[in-house]
Amino acid sequence: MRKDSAASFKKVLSKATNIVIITHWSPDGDAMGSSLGLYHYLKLKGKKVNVLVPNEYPKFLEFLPGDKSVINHQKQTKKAETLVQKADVIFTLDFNSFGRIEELGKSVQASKGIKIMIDHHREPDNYAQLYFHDINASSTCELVYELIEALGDKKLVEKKMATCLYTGLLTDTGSFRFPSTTANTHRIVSDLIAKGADNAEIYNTIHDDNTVYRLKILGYCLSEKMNVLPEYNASYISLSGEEQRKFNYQKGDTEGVVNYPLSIRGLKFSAFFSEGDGIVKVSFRSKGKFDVNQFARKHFSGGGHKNAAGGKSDVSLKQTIANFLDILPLYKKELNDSK
Ligand SMILES: [Mn+2]
Repeated sequence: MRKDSAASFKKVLSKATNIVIITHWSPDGDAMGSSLGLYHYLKLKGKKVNVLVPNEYPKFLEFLPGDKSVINHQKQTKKAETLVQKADVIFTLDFNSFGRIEELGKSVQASKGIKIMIDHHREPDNYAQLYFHDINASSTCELVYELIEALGDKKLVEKKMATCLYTGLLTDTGSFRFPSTTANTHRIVSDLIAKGADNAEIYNTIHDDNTVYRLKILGYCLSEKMNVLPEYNASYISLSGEEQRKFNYQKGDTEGVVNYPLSIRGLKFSAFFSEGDGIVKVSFRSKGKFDVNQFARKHFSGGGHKNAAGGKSDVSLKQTIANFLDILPLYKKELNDSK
């Protein structure tokens, strides 16, 4: 954990005019919620602020207040690059290595702006000048709220900010059921609801937004593509580009599919492989002690959290699965021992 003092944040922020907030590739609820929550806060403090995303995010997050102002680096490359170049301060939220922002990483690295990391993923790089990093935080939204509190500005939190921050807390904790959810998480959630976050409406907006195709892909993955490996307490699902086209696949449609096998009694490790953008994207989830962050880092050029991580593979889908099945025996004991 490294949380720099409120005084050092105040010093940097008091001198900053142009601020840029950047979050990770394929932004999720926590990425967008924390970025836009911080955006509203800094605007209230009188700053010029822009939120940049490396690529697009799922439609169900477009309800977030401030959504219209978000700049997509893939679509507005020049504008994004100029903002990074001119920024006095660059906040990097919900990631901790430039690899997670792809092309944008180079320009952020080259920018003279002071870099600030707010994040809860493991093994952070040391590119920033200021840190608000804690792997025990449930979400980056939790950390943004704590930072606002530390700066003595809790009273400034209003409905828009509360809605954004609540969203990330909700999604990153799996609706407050993951072990990362603490008494502090619920204290913050309580504050956010009191400030106007409409918990029931936010939940429905995020979760009851399926398309027919999305449900059909889920059904197909579970009934036709789920391979359970009892000897490893593991399961994997794969989806080829052709299968995606058959189901009129839209970005985000397989979000969360990897979680379902973990609800099988005794299962501790779930993997999901899908073709896309010329690589195979890999997601891992685990229960208990089995560390998928280590697994993803070691074998699939990725990382994340102990129980949720992602990665990629440059070989074919078939070969990726073969590799995965070759690696599994190395973890047989661990997958059978871990509680
Ligand atoms: Mn997060």
